[in-house]
Amino acid sequence: MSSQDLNHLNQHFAIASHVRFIEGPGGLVIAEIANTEASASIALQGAHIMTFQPKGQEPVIWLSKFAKFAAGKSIRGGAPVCWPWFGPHATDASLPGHGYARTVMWQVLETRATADGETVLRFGLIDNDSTRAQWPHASSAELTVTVGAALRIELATRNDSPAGFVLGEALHTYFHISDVADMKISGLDGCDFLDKVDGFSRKKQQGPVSIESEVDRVYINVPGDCLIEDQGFGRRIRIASENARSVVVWNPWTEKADKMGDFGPNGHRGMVCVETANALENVVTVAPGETHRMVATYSVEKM
Ligand code: TA6
Repeated sequence: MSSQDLNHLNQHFAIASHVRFIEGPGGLVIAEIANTEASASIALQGAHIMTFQPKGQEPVIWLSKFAKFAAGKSIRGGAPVCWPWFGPHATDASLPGHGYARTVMWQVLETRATADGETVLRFGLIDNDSTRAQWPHASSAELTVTVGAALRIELATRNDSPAGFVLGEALHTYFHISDVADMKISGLDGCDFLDKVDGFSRKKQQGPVSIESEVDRVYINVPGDCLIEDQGFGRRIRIASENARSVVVWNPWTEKADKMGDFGPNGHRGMVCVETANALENVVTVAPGETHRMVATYSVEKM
């Protein structure tokens, strides 16, 4: 990373008492946010929110202590942007799982401080021959992140092509929990889900979700907010969404986490993914000229 890029970023987008840009692990450029409400950090690669911690709270987002930071490699933890497809590509297995957005560079388009003391950052995905070869639709993606006592993430997809296209997307967020045994997830009762651990069989959720083994589920047509109820930390994390009908719940459990190699010993016990998404039968068709905006907002409540 040449110093000019950092100098340029800080000259044009740094805001005192809000945001500055630094070179982080693996040479990744990081937006470091610290305001009166919270702190956060976002890698320009993938517009990848790595950390979020409201003042006086435990971190809300989990980042593996064994995450690998390198150009083109997804970071284990944080809030990876899965776009423009979720999971394996529908027809080409050689393409990256969860799309390419999380491993390519995004550019800073705007930073601003709000009257309420929040920090807003807007990023744009940088297209190139490689991305266009994977996604042959004239389109653009922007991520707008608002860091305050709550964290608001808006993923906007604009269709600049003359034909509609089908979009799969997820904010694949890893949440920091006290321990997986002391946590349950409410808001999914009665929802259908595809159970990826059981051959994508279709099932119906009974009551809250507890995790005692590998869980990998895509909940369909979810009506409202989800809550991570964490007895250990005595808090609830509210996951509110707009224009998203799927929720993915994932914990790899011991064997798969060990195989992945970047969770660390028992790292899976301190995290759970609750992903705001439009996936599988909930994928969306974006019409020509339309901008589709999926939003997730994370806030903390005392139990
Ligand atoms: O969202 C859950 C999931 O699709 C799991 O099946 C697992 O593959 C996870 O995403 C992590 O994927 P990654 O490519 O980040 O290792």
